[in-house]
Amino acid sequence: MGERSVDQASIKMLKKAAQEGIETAWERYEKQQPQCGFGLLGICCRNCNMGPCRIDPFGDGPEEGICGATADTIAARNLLRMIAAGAAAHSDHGRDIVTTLWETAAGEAQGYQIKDEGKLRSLAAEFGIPVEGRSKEEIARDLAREAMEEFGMVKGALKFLERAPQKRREVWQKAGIVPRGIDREIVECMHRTHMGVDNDYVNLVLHGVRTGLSDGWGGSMFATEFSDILFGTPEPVRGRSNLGVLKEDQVNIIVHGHEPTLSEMIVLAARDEELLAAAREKGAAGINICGMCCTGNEILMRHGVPVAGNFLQQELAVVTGAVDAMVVDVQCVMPALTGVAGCYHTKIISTSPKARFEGAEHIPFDEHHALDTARKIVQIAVDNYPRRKKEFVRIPEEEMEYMAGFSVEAVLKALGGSLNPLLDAIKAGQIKGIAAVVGCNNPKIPHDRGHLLLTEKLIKSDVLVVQTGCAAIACAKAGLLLPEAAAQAGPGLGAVCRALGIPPVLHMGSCVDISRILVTAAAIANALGVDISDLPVAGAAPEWMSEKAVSIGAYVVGSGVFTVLGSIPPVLGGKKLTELLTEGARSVLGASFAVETDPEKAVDLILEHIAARRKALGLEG
Ligand code: NFS
Ligand code: SF4
Repeated sequence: MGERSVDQASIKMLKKAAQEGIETAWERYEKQQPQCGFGLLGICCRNCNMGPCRIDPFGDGPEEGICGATADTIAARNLLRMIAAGAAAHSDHGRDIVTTLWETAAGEAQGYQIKDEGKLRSLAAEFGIPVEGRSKEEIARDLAREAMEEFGMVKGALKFLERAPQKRREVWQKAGIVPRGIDREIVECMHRTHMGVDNDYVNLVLHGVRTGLSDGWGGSMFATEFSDILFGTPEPVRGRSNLGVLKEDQVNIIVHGHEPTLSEMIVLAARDEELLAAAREKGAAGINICGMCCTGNEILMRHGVPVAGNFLQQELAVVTGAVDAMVVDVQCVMPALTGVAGCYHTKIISTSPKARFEGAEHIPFDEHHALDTARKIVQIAVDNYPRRKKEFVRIPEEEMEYMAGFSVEAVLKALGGSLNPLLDAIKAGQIKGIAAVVGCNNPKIPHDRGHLLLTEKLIKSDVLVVQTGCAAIACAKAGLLLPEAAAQAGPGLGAVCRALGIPPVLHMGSCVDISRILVTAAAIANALGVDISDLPVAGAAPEWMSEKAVSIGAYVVGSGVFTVLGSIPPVLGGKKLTELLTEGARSVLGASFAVETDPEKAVDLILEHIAARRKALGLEG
């Protein structure tokens, strides 16, 4: 099992699954081999019913679809649809948070409150909403309404774009890719990729970047900022990670998915005295709420709630036999879960009207009765505890402490109130640059290996690493999110971390919180009076799999950050398209993609890029 994961807890559970005849994503991945070459290269099209059409990559067969679409057109259209889906997922999540703030302000949302009034007021000021002498509810209502308009069609451009450096905004203006509304850009993707509309791969890619930007500087940024208002802006917090956080003698509930609206209420409900008493009555010592994937990230950032694992561990968590309920909302939830749960006692509880699963119990969650619903869910888990099949329970002992909670505000605080100590360390070459290592797990790559190899080498080379998503959970499990990990960093970065008491790898949150990384990069660029693309900064998604990651790639490169992908995107069948993404984009956006499946080489690419940017800025070493 060692080639499947580098995580010991996961390897143990993979063995247990094999012994118990449980199939996981890895077996299903093997059954898919060989995967379809047309799909891998991005050159099959099903966009109309004259098709499906496919292009022969070797040049012996058809070179165009029935309508005449070329490989570049088809691959670019497919890419655009991936971006649209990813941006839609992030932004629809953002919309739900905006709606929750609206309802909270109206007193219609049960259990929620405005936790960070300071952030509410500063955001309102940013949006030109009067704050003097007004209640937080009045302000929140106006702010939420303003945000709702950003989803449709704004006059001009998205408000948050003003956070970007002037030079970056000029790049977007010049390329004609200033986003004009979050939903609008996504709809336009669908329009353009309809049969017989946009057939120019360059034009398609440009709109892809615009759509990505509407996610990063729009939908995702709203998700982050409004979550902070409702649930509090994260501050450094400690907790524990990996499957060892499950407790043999407690009711274990895993919250899995993405939206903090649900998980925050479950965390609250689990502290309810009545429910705790009920749990004790069933013979349990307590109620243990653990997170998984980005929902895990949301609650670990704010409460230090234990995180059971990342994307490829969702089935393995059930395989422990100790999970009494897994509560899911939206995104990255494998439909296979209910099948695996059927072999144990675990209840899979779906909660979103947008995401139902065959075989799951559905308990619709809405903001109006959030706390009651959360209590009901916790009660189901409590009632399920005595049904555990003792002979199938095996919780691996691996668990690791982490420090998370590095919002932009928390980073500034750690730096003593201004960016200057960080800028000085970068200028002096103590810190060579900053790399964002983000994204998913993917069975094409040994689980967590890409994240760990990349991160370990980068910090050793004095590159500060910032993370979100499943990448951050991988590093939490490996102990890299602790201040003590400074010992594994190079001498420069190590010294800075020791002086500030921070880890060399900063957990900035869930994937929508990559918006925090954008804000940080923009602030650094603004402080130096340069564009983001001039900074010694790079991005990497070593194990990405989701369409959301494609949207992220689009806005990160679109924001001027060179980005290395560790799993191969389905574009290589379009030669000119590939050239555009890896080379041509540089002249338009000041950044491009690289694809490198070998993590060691990926590190080299990042270090070379950082060295080149340092030189161009006139910085030493
Ligand atoms: Ni991001 Fe989070 Fe994980 Fe990938 Fe899925 S949980 S939003 S998409 S798999 S990092
Ligand atoms: Fe084939 Fe063109 Fe229809 Fe796509 S849009 S399925 S390439 S005919």
